[in-house]
Amino acid sequence: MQTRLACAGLILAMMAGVMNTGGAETASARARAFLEFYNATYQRLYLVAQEAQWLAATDVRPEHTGRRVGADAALAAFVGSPWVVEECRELLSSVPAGDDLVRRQLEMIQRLAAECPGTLPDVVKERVAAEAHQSATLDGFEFRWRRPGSDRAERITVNQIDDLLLTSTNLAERLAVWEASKESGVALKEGLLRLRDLRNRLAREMGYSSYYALRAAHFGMTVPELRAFHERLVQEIRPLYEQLHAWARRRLAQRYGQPVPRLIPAHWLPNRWGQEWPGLVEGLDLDSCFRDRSAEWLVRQAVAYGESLGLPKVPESFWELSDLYELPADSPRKKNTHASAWDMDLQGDVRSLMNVKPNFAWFATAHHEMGHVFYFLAYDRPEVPVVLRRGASPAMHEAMAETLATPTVQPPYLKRLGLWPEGLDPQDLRWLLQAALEQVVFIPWAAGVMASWEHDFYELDLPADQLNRRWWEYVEKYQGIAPPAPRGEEYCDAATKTHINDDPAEYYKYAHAFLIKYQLHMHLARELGQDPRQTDFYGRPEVGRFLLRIMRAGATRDWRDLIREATGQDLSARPMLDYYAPLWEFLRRENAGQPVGW
Ligand code: X8Z
Ligand code: ZN
Repeated sequence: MQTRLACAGLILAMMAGVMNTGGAETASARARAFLEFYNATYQRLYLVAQEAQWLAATDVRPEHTGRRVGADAALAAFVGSPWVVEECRELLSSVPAGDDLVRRQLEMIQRLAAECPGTLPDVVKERVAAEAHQSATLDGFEFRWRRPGSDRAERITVNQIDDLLLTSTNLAERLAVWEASKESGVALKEGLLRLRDLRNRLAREMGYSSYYALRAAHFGMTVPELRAFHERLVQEIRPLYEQLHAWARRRLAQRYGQPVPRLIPAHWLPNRWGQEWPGLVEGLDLDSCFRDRSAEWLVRQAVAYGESLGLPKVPESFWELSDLYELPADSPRKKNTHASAWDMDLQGDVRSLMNVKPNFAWFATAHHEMGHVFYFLAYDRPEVPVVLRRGASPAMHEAMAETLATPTVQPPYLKRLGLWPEGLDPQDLRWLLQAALEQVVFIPWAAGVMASWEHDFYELDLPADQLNRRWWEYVEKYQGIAPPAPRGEEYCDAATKTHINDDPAEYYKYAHAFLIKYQLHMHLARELGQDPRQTDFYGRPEVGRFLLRIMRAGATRDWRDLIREATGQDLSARPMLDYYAPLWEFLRRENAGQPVGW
C-alpha cells in the first residue's frame, strides 16, 4: 500500500511538470495534453486496481483484500487529486462549444474525482479500506441453514439456496432456507452504514447533495428527475403487474395448499428477493433440457450467439483468465457468487466471474455477461478515449447485456439449440406468461423498491434503526410482498442484495436496461419483419451492425441520443408493454372474478 501511494505521488509530481511547460499553449492544446496524460495514467492504475480486485473476488483472503486496498488507494490518489479537479474545472470553462469529446472526458473525470476527492485524504483512505472489507465479508460469507427437523446447522451454497427456493414445495424448508439467505445482511449492516457515511461525505465535498446524486449524474439526470421517471415507469407497468401478482399468489397458494393471501409471503417466491418469479408456470421446466449440457457449453453458446451477429471475436485469453464455474461446496477457496464481467485493462483483457451450472437461469446469465464482454470489445479501441471506455450510461451497459440475453426467451433460438421442450407450441401464451413473470415483475423491484430505498438511504441519511422497516414498507408498496414474520432492525435485508454493497446507488439502471432492451428488440423485429415474440436473430449481421453503432461509441455519446437515433423514439415503457400485450386477455380471463391488487 505504501509503495503504491508513493508511486501515485510521483506520478502527480511528473504530471504537474508536464502541464507547466507550455505557458503559451492554447486552451485546447492544454486540454489535449492533460487528457493524454490523464488517460494513460488512469489506464495503468486502473489495471493494477482491477487485477487486485479480481484476485480479491476470486480468492477471498485477508492478504488479497490488503492488496486490493493498496491498489485502489493508488488509483484514488490519482483520480481524486486536487490538481486533477482544478485543472478540469479550468479547462471546462474554456472548452470550445463544439468540442463534445473533450467536454465529455472532462466531465467524466470530474465525476470520477467526486468518488475520492483528495481534499479529504483520510476519508478517501477510509472508504477504500471499507469498500474492500465489505466486499470480502460479502464474497466470503458462508451461509448455514438448519433443515426442518434437524438440530445441526449445515453449510449451504448460494446455488443450493436458489435451487431450493425454485423447487421446494415444503413451506417449512422454504422458510428455513429463506431465513438463512438473510443472515448475510446481519454481517453486512454495520459496514454498509459506515460506507454510506463515507460515500456521502465525499460526494458532498464535491457539491452533490448525496452519493445518490453523484451516481445520478452518470445518467445525466438530477435526483428529482430520476425519481419522477421511476414513479412514472412503475405506474405504467402497475396494471400488468397487478394481474401477474393476482395470478401468482393464487398459483402459489394452490402449490403450497394455503389460502390465497393479500400479500405474497416472501418465502413462497422462487427468488430470494422476489425480483423475478421463474418456475411458476406448469409444464415449462426448461432445466431438464440442460441435463446433458456442460456448464462450459452454456458459456460457449453465449459467445457463439454474439459472434454469429458479427460482434468482435472473444479472445483466447478470456477462456484462460476467466473464472466461470461453480466451486465444490467443500472447496477451501471462496469466491464471489454473483456474476460479473470485467474489462481489466480497457484494451482487450476481458473476463467474466460466474458460477455457471447447466440450468436455464445460468444459460440466460451467461448470455447477459457475454453481452457486457462484447460491449467492452466494441469500445476498447483507440478512437474512444480511455476514460470513456464504458457504457453510454451505466444502464446502457446492462441494456446491451440484456439485449444479448434476449434470444434465451425466444423459441426459435431454443429450438435451434435443441432446448425447446418437445410438444410445446411456441405460440403457447404460457411461455409469454413465464417471460413476464421474470421480466415485468422486475420493474417494481428495481425502479420501485431498490430505487426508493437507496434514495432514502443516501439522500435522506435514513437512520440505522429504520433500515429494515423502510425496506419492507417499499416491498409491500411496490411488490405486494410481505416477510414471513415481522423483521426487526437486528436484520438488514437490503444488505443481502450484492449491489447494495458493491454497486451502490444505481440499481435502477437494470430497470432502465430492461426498457431499453424491449425498445431495441421491438425496433429490430419490425425492421427484420419478424414476430417480436418469435425472433431468430442468430447469424444476422444487420443485428450486429445495429448494436455496434451503440456499442462502439462507449460513453462518447449521450445515451438518450443513441437510443433516439437507433429507434426514432425516446425511452419509455411502451415497447415492453406492447411485447406483453397478448397476455392481457389471457390474464383477465384467468383472474376473472378474483381480486386484483393488494
Ligand atoms: O446483477 C446482475 C447481472 C450482473 S450485472 C447478473 N443482474 C441484476 C441482479 O442480479 O440483481 C441482472 C439483472 C438484475
Ligand atoms: Zn450486467
